[in-house]
Amino acid sequence: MACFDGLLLIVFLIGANGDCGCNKLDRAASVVEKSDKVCKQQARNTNGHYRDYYAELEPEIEGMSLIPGGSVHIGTDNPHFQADRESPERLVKLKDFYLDKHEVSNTKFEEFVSATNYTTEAERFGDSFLFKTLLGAPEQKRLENYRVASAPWWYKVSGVSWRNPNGVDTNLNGLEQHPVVHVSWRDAVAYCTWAGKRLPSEAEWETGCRGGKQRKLFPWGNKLMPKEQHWLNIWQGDFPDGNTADDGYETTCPVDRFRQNVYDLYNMVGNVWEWTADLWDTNDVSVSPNRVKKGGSYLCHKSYCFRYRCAARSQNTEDSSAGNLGFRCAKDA
Ligand SMILES: [Ca+2]
Ligand SMILES: [Ca+2]
Repeated sequence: MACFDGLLLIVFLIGANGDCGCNKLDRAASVVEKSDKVCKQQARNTNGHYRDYYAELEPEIEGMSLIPGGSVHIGTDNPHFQADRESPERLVKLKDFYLDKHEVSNTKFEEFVSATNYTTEAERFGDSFLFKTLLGAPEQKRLENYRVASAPWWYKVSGVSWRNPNGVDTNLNGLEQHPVVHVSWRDAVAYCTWAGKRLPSEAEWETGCRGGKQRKLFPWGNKLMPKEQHWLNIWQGDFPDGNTADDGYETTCPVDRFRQNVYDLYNMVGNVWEWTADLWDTNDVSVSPNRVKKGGSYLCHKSYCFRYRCAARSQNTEDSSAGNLGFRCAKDA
């Protein structure tokens, strides 16, 4: 079992390896809402010109968009992280499918838990990973030996789960429409199954992300900030010590804030990473193999984790959980 027990000390070694360390959160090894109003306004302004056809369609399945399949390109021949195997670009064939417009929110996950009495893996393990800015200085000192070796801004904190996503003394008040976090791949599968859905494959997720465009970095095109406005929730400033939250959010953003393409999909890139159904290595037969996650998170900055691109990918073991990792579901058409 790829899990830590509560007494295991994690060897602390700083290794600036060009990523945010989000893929190191394997178990083997007070939200600052700066301006919800501003974020909402930005989302309306920046994405307004996409409110043409898809947004006017009456969805056949509430909260989901029908994504056209066919022969679609995924991946890239211009990889930013060769080790992530973003390349080569390849052609895949997909059937049409439905994809949730939004990341699964705390409200939705609460409905699932209330109906099933489901207990997440973080609750069973008794801990999950928190980013350092959510811990006060005394807590950081107390937990300094519980940091991730190659990404020391991640702390394994006892008692943290989806119910108190920003620390043991926090709760979900005000976060009802924020994405559920601290959920493992297995938790995500359990939710989607309960909802009569499934996790998207990586190819499906990426096809949704691309919004019918070919060879673009982001769901809307190649420019990060068209019209000098924010289109996603990532990190502005210096990572990991100076998040200016110019996009309106220091941590998660409501799931319905940043509409990113003509498929009427929100927060595909940014906000929280999203689990996909795919194995990272199809030959991995371990008890808790790595699964592909997509889209980057509010902790991503170009200098350190330029993974808020459709082609970008990373992985975690399927029992892992963290404060910047969530999911959305898909369904056969
Ligand atoms: Ca942000
Ligand atoms: Ca996302």
